[in-house]
Formats: sequence, C-alpha cells, structure tokens
Amino acid sequence: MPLFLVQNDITTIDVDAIVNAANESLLGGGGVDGAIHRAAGPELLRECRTLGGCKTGQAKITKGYRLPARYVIHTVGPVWRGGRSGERELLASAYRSSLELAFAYRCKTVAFPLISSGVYGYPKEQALKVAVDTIADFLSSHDMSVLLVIFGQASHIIEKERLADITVFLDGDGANACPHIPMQTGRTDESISQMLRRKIDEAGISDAQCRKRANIAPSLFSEILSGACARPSKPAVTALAIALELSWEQAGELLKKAGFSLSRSSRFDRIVEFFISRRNYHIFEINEALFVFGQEQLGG
Ligand code: AR6
Repeated sequence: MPLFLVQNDITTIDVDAIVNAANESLLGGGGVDGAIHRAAGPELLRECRTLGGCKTGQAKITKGYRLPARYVIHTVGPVWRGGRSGERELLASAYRSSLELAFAYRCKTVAFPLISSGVYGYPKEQALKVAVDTIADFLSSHDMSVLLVIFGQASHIIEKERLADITVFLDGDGANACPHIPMQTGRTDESISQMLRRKIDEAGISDAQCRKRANIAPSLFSEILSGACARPSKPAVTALAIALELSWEQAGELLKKAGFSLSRSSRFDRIVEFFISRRNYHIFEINEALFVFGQEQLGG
C-alpha cells in the first residue's frame, strides 16, 4: 500500500521492479534510460530489441540483468508541449500501465523515476502531482509498495509559494501556530488501539478508508488496530492522526498513547502542524513537504 519519496539513483535500488522512462524505440537513450542500460549491461538492450518498441502511455517488461531489481518496466511518457496536447492523461497512463504490469508479474515493490520530467520537459511539480495521484489511486486497491525516486534537488518538486509559506512558518515564533488548548485526558485508560477504534467510528469512515488515507500497509494497519503492534512508529501514528483529520491537540493525545509527543522544537512536528493548522489533511502533500525538508514521511 504505501508510497514514499526517496532521493536516490534508481539503478541502485533493490526492489522487484524499477521503471525506465524510455522512448518509443526502447533502444536506449540519455537520462535515466541511459543510466539503467549502463548498469544493467548489454543483455538488456538485446532483450529490448525483441520488443518492437512501445507506444507513449504504454509499458513493456524485461529482466533486470545486472541491476539489483529483478525486472525493468519500460514505459514512455509524453513530450511536454505546453499541457494542452493530452500530456496529463498520457503521463497517468504511463504510470498506470507500468503498475498493472508490475502487478501482473507479482511485484510487491516498485520504484519509479519522475517520468517525462527530464529530457521530455514536463514541469517537475506537475509531473510529481500526476505521479502521486495515479499511484495513490492504484494503491487504494492493490497491495504493493511504491518508491518515487527523485534525482537531484528535492526542492524542485514543491510549489515555490508552499515552500516559502512553510519556511516562514518554521522560522516563526509560534504566533502563527495552532492554538494551545489544554489536553482533554478523560480516557487515560484507553489503549492506542481502543482510541483508534473509537476515532475511526467517530469519523464515520471505514477501516479501509482510514488505512488508505494514512498511507499504511494493510498488515501494519491490522496490527495497530488489533493491538498486536506494541509500539507503532511516530510517522505511522501521525499518519493515522492525519487520516482521521484530528486537531493538533487530538493528534497529540493519539501520539501520547504510543509514547510520543508533539513539540514545537521538532521540524517534523512543525511541518505536520503547518498542515493541520490549515486543515490540509492530504497525506501526500504533507509527505512532499517532509521529504523536501529531509524529514521522515508519514505512513508505514
Ligand atoms: N535515477 C533516478 N532518476 C533519474 C536518474 C537516475 N539515475 N537519472 C535521471 N533521472 P529523463 P524523460 C531523473 O530525461 O524526461 C531518454 O533519452 C531525471 O532527473 O531520464 O521521460 C529516453 O530515451 C528526471 O527527473 O526521462 C527518452 O528519449 C527523470 O529521471 C527521454 O530521455 C526523467 O528524466 C525520456 O525523457
């Protein structure tokens, strides 16, 4: 289920499949395509020659050869022509076709580069939004873990205004922060799993909806909810607070049950607070910001 952003060279990642941002010939090129062919060795090109190319928005699969990944899924993103030539739909289709192929080959872990955002010129923040929306949509009905690999400077993926707003918030004195309301500690006897059960019911959402919104794998989610996971991580519990759209104080209460606290001196906490104070509970937007500021991402 979960989707995380990582900063890395995709050719070094040990997953079931990595995705290549190729061109329609599938015979290699520059950018990530060149890097993948160099790392996989000449056998990859030999197999690619047998595939008969690939249309934009579609995908084909080969073995990974000398790569740590078992498979390479070759997809072709659109060339950016200003945004009015069906680029968004074609890019979404490239992600979807790749994910479907990965699923058909029983891949549990898949890593994607930011397709089309290099030589093909798709603006990076927009390319990221299409990637995240399409992958998250697919993951809501498929049990798989996806890494979106960002190469080079992380700050390019986030809108300039948002980056500026968060920076001001982080540098601020807390006057712009969530109001401090004393904690309601009426249910001190409740365990985290009991509290979670109650909050999910109060929110009127299903367990599956809560899990998806929290970017948490089904197995971990059941363990937390059943009490089998004695100490879930702070990013996982915070993710649940976001999924349940809790206030800053309520999030603090939930975290306390797992032995954590929220503090204004922690960057992670302050970034989460930035989003809660704006009632923005979109987990992947929060994770983009956490990623850009070098913090752990929500989910698990
Ligand atoms: N690991 C992860 N990401 C990378 C790596 C790497 N080793 N190298 C580059 N990127 P691009 P496109 C990022 O140009 O825009 C080729 O010639 C890069 O920073 O590789 O889809 C093909 O043959 C960027 O964000 O692919 C096609 O002709 C992203 O990967 C054409 O380029 C995609 O950049 C495809 O262009």
